[in-house]
Amino acid sequence: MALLPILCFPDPRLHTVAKPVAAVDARIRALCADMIATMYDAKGIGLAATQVDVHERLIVIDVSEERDAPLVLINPELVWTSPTTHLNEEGCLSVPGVYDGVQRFDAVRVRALDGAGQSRLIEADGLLADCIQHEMDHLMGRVFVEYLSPLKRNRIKTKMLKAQREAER
Ligand code: K1U
Ligand code: ZN
Repeated sequence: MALLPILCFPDPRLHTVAKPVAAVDARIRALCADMIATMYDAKGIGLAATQVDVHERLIVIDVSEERDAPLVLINPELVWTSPTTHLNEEGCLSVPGVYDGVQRFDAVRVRALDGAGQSRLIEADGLLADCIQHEMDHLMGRVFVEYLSPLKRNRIKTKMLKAQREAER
């Protein structure tokens, strides 16, 4: 198992639209294991393949308290969204130290393949629903800061670039 480097905003590769996974084979199973290890190491509740510079439709999530219930969603598709939304305070492993409100559906239904290649229908609300929406945005090349005002987004971009320059010194 390997820990994978996570791309940081404003890296342009975060805006790549992911392609469907063609087959759940040994390469994909190894990628899932590496992404789960990377998510736990980074103390995140989710991770999209886009964030580790793999542009295929694959996400991993674990919203359990015990951090022992990883979910793998391959080729996820939203099949239903609730009529109601809420403002969710969220962060992102690709934008460390930044938290802000994003409007999310209260509940979603998602069709996806699991890590064994079996089709699953997942009904989610609460933190799981918020996390699924955040990770599916990554697969579309969308980072949560894009929902914020241009002024906030530019301030975050400047802050991130400064932090990255300082880390390189
Ligand atoms: O995709 C990511 O960058 C992971 C991200 C997922 C996420 C967080 C909050 C709302 C929706 C999706 C994180 O895990 S950010 C950091 C985090 O550790 C966290 C956030 C909320 C609850 C618990 C942990
Ligand atoms: Zn994120």
